[in-house]
Amino acid sequence: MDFIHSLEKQKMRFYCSYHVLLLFGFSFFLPAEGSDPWNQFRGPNGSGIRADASLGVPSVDDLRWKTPLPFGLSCPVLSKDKIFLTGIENKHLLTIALERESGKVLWKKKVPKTEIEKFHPSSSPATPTPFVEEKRLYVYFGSYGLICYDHQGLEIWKKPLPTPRSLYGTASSPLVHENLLIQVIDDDAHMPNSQVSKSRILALDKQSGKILWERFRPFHRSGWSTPTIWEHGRGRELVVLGNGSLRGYSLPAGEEKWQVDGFSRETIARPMIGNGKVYASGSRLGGSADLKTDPLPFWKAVIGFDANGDNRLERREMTGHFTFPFRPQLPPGHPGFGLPMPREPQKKRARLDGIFLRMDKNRDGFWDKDEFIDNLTIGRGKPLLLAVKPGGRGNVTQTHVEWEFNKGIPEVPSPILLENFIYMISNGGVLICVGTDKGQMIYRKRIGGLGQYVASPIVAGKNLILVSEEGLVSVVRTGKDFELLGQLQLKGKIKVTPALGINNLYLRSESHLWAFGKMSGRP
Ligand SMILES: [Ca+2]
Ligand SMILES: [Ca+2]
Repeated sequence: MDFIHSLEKQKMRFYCSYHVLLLFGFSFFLPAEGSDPWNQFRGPNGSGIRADASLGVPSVDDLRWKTPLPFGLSCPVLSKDKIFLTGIENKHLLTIALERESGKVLWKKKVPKTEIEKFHPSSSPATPTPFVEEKRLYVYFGSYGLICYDHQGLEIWKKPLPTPRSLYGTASSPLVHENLLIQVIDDDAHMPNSQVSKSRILALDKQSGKILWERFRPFHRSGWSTPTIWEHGRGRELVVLGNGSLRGYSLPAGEEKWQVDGFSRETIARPMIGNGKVYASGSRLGGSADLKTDPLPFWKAVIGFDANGDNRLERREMTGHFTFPFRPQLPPGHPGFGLPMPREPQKKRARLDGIFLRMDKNRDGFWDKDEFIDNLTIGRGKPLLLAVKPGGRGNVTQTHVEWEFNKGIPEVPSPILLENFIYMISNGGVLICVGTDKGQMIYRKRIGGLGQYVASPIVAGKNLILVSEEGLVSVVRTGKDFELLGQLQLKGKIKVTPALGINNLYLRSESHLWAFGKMSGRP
């Protein structure tokens, strides 16, 4: 009897702790009311992964609604029942809220009147993605600064900030950590009376907008990467990828702890966390994806301007859309083709003179093929994906980098890490899978989608979703064996990383937000 009684008691204890576990488990994993885990650029902690999503290959029949939107490149982010993003309309910067169920625009809030920042035609003045909490959201515009709203669009506070100077315009998104709202503002402008940059990280009290600390980054110039929070056995760090190096800062204090060098001038991708490590990537300027750059396409792009057909280029042949090519695969005149040119004719002439002299090493008044190819350098740094172990101090490039990989590094899309594999999508639709234990190539496949890939890949459950700029949506099964599950060609240009609900895919094109419902295709 006693025995049975004690068994019953044990069983009770088991059930109780089981229930307590369930309760705690659920309150830990389920978002609080009003919130959704896809609350920031690339979803939960920037991972790009929604493990609870069950989405297969979308088809046109799965389209639930389609809502016209002002222009902008910020990503849609979610609360339980709303979608938030930013845009620009009639020269007004806007924060916009839509209803998830219907796609109806609930409100648009204008940013106080401000001068719009200079931005490259491939970007926009509404590129940073909002960060959403249970009751509030935070938006950053390089042209204005930071603003906090509640979910009804009521402004809680605003913090105007000087506009940084940036090669392409601002892109780094705000990030909340406990009571801190963190914004990286890397800048091409110098500090007063100095040759070092004004670049800095700002941490604000998210309740009031008051600045709690700022950490200067004097050796970084403009960058476009959003930082990531890295929790490991030895604490929490803010990992910031900037041009030249990746740096770790303690949280919540923001002390600089370590750096890894070797990155190029262009750093765009968000660092990834997993397997106890941080992974970061950057291509070389112009999107050069591999260590050895083939100089021939650059020469071919240049000699296309050879008007008199002598297979040499003179200064007076540098006409029309001529500029120094960065991405020779693009047509001249495309905004990404080469070095941006000043509009003012006098300044433009001076810049062309400078470009010409730099490559005419023997000063004979011509560029010829050998001279051009010998002198072609494509920025410093190298195309790089690397894994960093925790616990380092100071410059840990030699001590804490576990491996590096230098092939097929995308220019704009962030890679994505799921379990033991990293997936990267490059221009021309080349998908590379890298193993995280040694940094080894697992496969390299062409999935189609000609042209650029700008949107970052995401994972719904175990399915990798890739979207090309030309609107080709591809779904690939994750794992060591490549399997393309299906594709859908949409009519619209897509440069924005999609958002994932449990049963929904939200895609922002140049002109619309599209919502796809539970997909009827293969799982
Ligand atoms: Ca010529
Ligand atoms: Ca020459």
